[in-house]
Amino acid sequence: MTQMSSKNRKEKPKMKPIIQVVNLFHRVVELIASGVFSLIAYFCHPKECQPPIKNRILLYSASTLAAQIRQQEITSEEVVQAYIDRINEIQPILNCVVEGRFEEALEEARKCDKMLRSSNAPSIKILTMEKPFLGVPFTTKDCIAIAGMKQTAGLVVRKNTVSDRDAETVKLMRAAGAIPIAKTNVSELAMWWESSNCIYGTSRNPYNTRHIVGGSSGGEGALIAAAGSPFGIGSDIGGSIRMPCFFNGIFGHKTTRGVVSNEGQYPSPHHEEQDVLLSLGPMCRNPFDLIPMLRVLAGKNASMLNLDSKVDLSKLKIYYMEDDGGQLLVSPVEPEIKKAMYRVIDYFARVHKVKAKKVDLKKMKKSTDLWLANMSTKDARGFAYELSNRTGVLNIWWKLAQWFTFMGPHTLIALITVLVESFGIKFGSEKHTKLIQQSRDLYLEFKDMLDDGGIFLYPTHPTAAPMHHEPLIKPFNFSYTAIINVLGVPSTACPLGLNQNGLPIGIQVIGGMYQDHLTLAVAEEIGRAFGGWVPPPLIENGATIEVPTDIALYT
Ligand SMILES: *[C@@H]1O[C@H](CO)[C@@H](O)[C@H](O)[C@H]1NC(C)=O
Ligand SMILES: *[C@@H]1O[C@H](CO)[C@@H](O)[C@H](O)[C@H]1NC(C)=O
Ligand SMILES: *[C@@H]1O[C@H](CO)[C@@H](O)[C@H](O)[C@H]1NC(C)=O
Ligand SMILES: *[C@@H]1O[C@H](CO)[C@@H](O)[C@H](O)[C@H]1NC(C)=O
Ligand SMILES: CC(=O)N[C@H]1CO[C@H](CO)[C@@H](O)[C@@H]1O
Repeated sequence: MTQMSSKNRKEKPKMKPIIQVVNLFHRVVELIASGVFSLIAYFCHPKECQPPIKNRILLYSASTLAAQIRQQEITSEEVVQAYIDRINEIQPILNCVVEGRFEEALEEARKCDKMLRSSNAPSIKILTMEKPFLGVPFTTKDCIAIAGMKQTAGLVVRKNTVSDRDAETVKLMRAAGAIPIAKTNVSELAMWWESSNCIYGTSRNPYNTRHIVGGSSGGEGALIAAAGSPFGIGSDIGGSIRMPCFFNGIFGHKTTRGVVSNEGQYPSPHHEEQDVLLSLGPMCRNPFDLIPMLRVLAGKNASMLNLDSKVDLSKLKIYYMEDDGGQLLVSPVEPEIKKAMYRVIDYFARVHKVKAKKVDLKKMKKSTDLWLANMSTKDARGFAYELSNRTGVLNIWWKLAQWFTFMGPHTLIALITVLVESFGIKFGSEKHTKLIQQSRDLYLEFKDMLDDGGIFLYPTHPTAAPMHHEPLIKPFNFSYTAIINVLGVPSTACPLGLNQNGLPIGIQVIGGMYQDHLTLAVAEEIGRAFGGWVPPPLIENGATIEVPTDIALYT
C-alpha cells in the first residue's frame, strides 16, 4: 500500500459493517480467483506481445497518411497493403479481427490512386475539404454494419447474418474517402468487458496476451494498438470505447449523446431510453486524428460541437476525483493509476498555470446502480430475448447445461446476466424512479461544474487489463465509465504509458454537454506531453530501432 491510498483510507467516512464484511469477502474471493486465473493463464496461454513493426507507414497518423496519399507521395494501395500485411502478422497472436475485405479494399485503393493520377483529379485543396481521408484504411467493430460483411454481435445464431447496407457512420467514413478493411471482435451481444464469444474466441492484449483487451470494442482496441489499423469506429454504452482504449493504450472518444448516429449498430437499442446511453465515436493511436475523424462521424451534426474553435488551455478549469468513493464490490483504484493522474494535474499546473481542484461528488458511489436503472427498459423481454436473436426462444437451463459440456453457444457471463437480470432494477419501480432522480441531480452537479469551460479528470478503470476471465470476479469495475453514459456528456480516454508490469494505463477526460472540443484538446495536449501510444520497435534494413514516442514526429 502506498502512502496515498492509506491516507485515503483514513479520510473515508465509516462504512456500514455489513458492507465492510462483503467487501472483505470480495477481496478474498478476488485474491483466490486471480491466483486461479493466473494459473490458467500460465498453463493455457503463452505470454506473448505484438511483434516489432517492419513498415514505417504503420507509424503515421491517419491524417498524415491522407495528406501523403493526396500529394501522391505514397499510394493508397501501399498503405492498404501495409495494413493487410500487419493484420496477417498479428492475427494469430491477438485474434482481434473477425472478417477482412482485403481484395475489395485493395481494388478500391487502386481506383483511388488512379483517380489521383488522372488529369481531371480535384485540386488538393478540394480533396482536403471534401475527402479528408481519401485512400486511408479503417476498421470497425463487428456490431457496426458494413454492406456485404457479417454482423454477428458474437451470437452463434447470427454467425451467417450479413448486412445489406452500411451503418450511417460507415457511410460517412466512405464518403470522406476512407476504405474499410476489416471488422473486429466483440463480447457476446456487446454486453461485457472481455471480448470473447463462441464464434470467434477470445481476443488478446498486444502488450501481454495473457491479459484481456476489454470490451465491447475490444478487438478494435487491440488491433489499433498493434498497428493493424490506423483508426476505427467504436460504440460505447457503458465504456465500450473507453475501456478497450485504456487496456490497450490508445485514444478514444465517447461523443456527447445524440450527436453521432447509432443507426446500423446491432444490438440496436430498441428503446429511446437505451438509445441515449449509446454513443459512437473514434478510436485511434494518434490524438490528432480524433477531431478530424469525429468531424466525419458526426456528419451534419458536427456543427453542434465547435470542433474548429481554438482552445486556450490556460483558461480551462480542471476538476478531479481519484476514485468513486469506495463502492460496494468495486475494487480500489490502483496507486499507479492515481499517480498517472497526478502527473497530468502537475503538468497542467506547471505548463498552463491551471490548478486542478479536487471534488467529492458523493453520488459517484452509486454509479453501477444509476447505470443499471438507466439501462432498464419498459418491456421486460430483456437479455434472454436478445440472446435468442430477438425470436424469444431460449431455454436458459438447457443452455447452462450445454455450457458445462463446453458445447454451448453462449458465454458464461451472458447466461449469468440472464439469471441475475430478474433481480435487477425494474423500470417504473420506486427504486428506479429514485435512482433516475439521483442521476438527474448528479447531472446538474456536473452541469454546474463543467458548463463554464471545465473538464473533469477521472480514472477510466480502477486496474490495468486483468487476466482472461478475471472480469467475472470484478463485474462492476466498469462503473467508472458507465456513469458517464448515464450523464450523456463527452469523455476522451487518454493513454498514459505502461505500468510496472508493462500494461497500458490512462485517464478519462470528461467535459460538459457539447464540449467535446475541450476534452479533445486536452487529449491532444496529454498526447504531446506524455507520448500517448507506446509503439513496438521498428525493424528497418535489418536493424531494430526503438521508436521514439514523440507524437509530433508522426503527425
Ligand atoms: C437473426 O436476426 C437477424 C436480424 O437482425 C436476421 O436477419 C437473421 O436471419 C436472424 N438469424 C437467425 C438464425 O434467426
Ligand atoms: C444528428 O442528430 C440527430 C438527433 O440527435 C440524430 O437523429 C441523427 O442521426 C444525427 N445525424 C448524424 C449524421 O449523425
Ligand atoms: C475492480 O478494480 C479494483 C481496483 O479498483 C480491483 O482491486 C478489484 O479487483 C476490481 N474488482 C472488481 C469487482 O471489479
Ligand atoms: C436514462 O436517462 C435519460 C436521461 O436522463 C432519460 O432520458 C431516460 O429516460 C433514462 N432511461 C431510463 C430507462 O430510465
Ligand atoms: C479462436 C478463433 O476462433 N479465431 C477465429 C477468429 O476469426 C477469424 C476470422 O473469422 C478466424 O479465422 C479464427 O479462427
